[in-house]
This record gives sequence, C-alpha cells and structure tokens, in this order.
Amino acid sequence: MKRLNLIKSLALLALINLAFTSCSDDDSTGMDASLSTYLFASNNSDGNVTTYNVSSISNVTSKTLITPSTAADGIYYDKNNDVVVQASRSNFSLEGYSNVALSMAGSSISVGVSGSTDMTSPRELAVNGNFYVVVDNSDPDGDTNTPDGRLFIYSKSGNSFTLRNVITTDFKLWGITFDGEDLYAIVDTTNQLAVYTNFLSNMADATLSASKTIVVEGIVRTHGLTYDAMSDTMVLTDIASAMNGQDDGGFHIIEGFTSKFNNTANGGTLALSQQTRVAGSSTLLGNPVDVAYDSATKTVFIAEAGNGGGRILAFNNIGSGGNIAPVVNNDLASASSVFLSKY
Ligand SMILES: [Ca+2]
Ligand SMILES: [Ca+2]
Ligand SMILES: [Ca+2]
Repeated sequence: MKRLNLIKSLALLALINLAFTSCSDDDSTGMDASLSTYLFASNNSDGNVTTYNVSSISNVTSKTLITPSTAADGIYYDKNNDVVVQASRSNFSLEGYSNVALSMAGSSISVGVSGSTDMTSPRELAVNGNFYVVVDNSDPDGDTNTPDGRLFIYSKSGNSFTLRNVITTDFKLWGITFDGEDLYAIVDTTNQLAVYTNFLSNMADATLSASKTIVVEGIVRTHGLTYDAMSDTMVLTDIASAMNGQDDGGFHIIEGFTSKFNNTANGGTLALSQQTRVAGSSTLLGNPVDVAYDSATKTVFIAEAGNGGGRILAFNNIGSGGNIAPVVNNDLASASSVFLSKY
C-alpha cells in the first residue's frame, strides 16, 4: 500500500515537473529568439480566431478563441494593444477582441473595439496607422455586368471604429495591402494587380479608378496578396478556377517588387520569368484565398479555403518554386485570412 502511494506520488511529481518543464521551455524559446512569431487566422466556418505559434516551424502550436461571430475574414493583430481585429461576415462590422495573448485556448473573447454595421460582404482588411480599410465584395450597383466593389475606410479611436468614407472601385475586389501610403488591390476574376497611390488622401465618398494596373503573367485568377517592405517582396495567390478547390491553385513571389512594378507600364505585363511560382498537386493549393510572408525565414503562409475543406499551410525552402509540399499543414475549416506578427 505504502509502495503504491509512493509510486503515485512519484508519478504526480513527474507530471508537475513535466508541466513546469514545458512552461519554461516555451518561455526560454521566446527569450532566446527575442521575439516569437505568431500567425493569426480567421475562418468562415465558425468565425473563431485561431493563433499559431510558428516560431519553430517544425513544432507549431495553436489555440482557438471563441468569438461572437459565426463567419469572418480580414484578420489583423494590433500587438501594441493586444487586440485582434477581424471583419465579421455575420455581424457585418469590424470587431476588435481584447486581451487575446493572455486568453486560454478555448475561452471566449469579447468585442472591446466595435464598429458600425455598414458592410454587406466584408473581406480583406488593410491597416495604416489608425486607419482600417475593409474590402466589401458585394455588387454596389446591383448590376452584375459592371465590375465594381467598395473600400470602407474606418478610423480607430478608443474603443470604436468610425466610418470616415467609402471608395467605390471600377473593378471587383478581394485582397488589399498597404505599401506605405499606397494601397495595392488585386483585380478579382483576373490576373491583374492595381495600385491606388496616396490612397488615404481620398477623404470623401467617391468612385475612384486605380492609379495603375498591371497583368501578372502566369496567374489565372489572383485573390490574396501581401507586401513585405523590409525585403521589398510581394506575394500573390492564384486560385485559378474557383470551382476547383483541390489542386489548381498556387502563389507567386516577386522579389525586388518596387522596381519590377515601376518598370511595368500601366496595362503592361510583369513577366513570369521575374517571379517564382509554386503550384501543383503536392502543394495542397486549390483556392488559396490569403497569404502572409515572413521575410526573415522566407516562409509563405497560406489560408487555403478549398483543399480538404480548409487548411493553414506554410512553405519554405522555396528556391525556384514548382510543385513543392508544405512544411506546415493544419486543418482549418473554410480558412479565410491570415496575418503574421512578431512580439
Ligand atoms: Ca456591378
Ligand atoms: Ca481553384
Ligand atoms: Ca491577410
């Protein structure tokens, strides 16, 4: 009997020790690398937020936090205030959830920063200072023969997002990203990339044509994009046919983007030879709808909406591209957007 108790106590001690060891491991990993790298993901299946610690790509851990939304897109993390923002597709507004870093896996997070209910079909979100720009890909004029979309510009102050103005575009929208004051937007249903220079200087409601639009050779239908200023790298996804959610997608990496874009005339084509394309059956890319990029490790993170019902994928050692397998493959039903943050 005594012996059994001893064994029990030892087992308990071992458990406690294990718990402490794994805690201190996490802490020391964070300190050794000085910063941890986190990927935030939204989805259109239950609207919850999933965060992945991707500091070690061979040992990715995740936690899911429960939100009041049942579908969401356009995720963003404000690390200074520990607020995750997403565009709620069930509540049709921006929602900012507070105290995310400290929240335990599986716990509910509440809306600490709220926005007015203005949108019909919110998608990607791009942030510049206190300005939050949200794509709405519903048809503003109700005429499916005219391609158009809207950009809702909110300013964040205290606990609220206030609508400043709405820009109507003369093409269909999906992904957007800022490079300084310039807003890049993919031209949905095409292989084109548009830019609005000094976008936020447009302070009134207006219909606005892009400053410049180019064709990205090799892409069928682009959707998500991200720009990394540190490395001057643009990454664009290709969903190809939206009907094929399994194996016809891909993504393109464009290094030295600024000069390549500037050297392409308005309406001109950026050659495939100046890009790196990843696509093929090993990639698990069917409808890659959004992308994030870590230039320090040259890792591409993808929100894949179609393959296997939805996945979060990561690719590194990309080299000259081609049909390469992801190094991270986590199920996330109806994954809709990703955002990378280091802190
Ligand atoms: Ca229309
Ligand atoms: Ca596809
Ligand atoms: Ca994104």
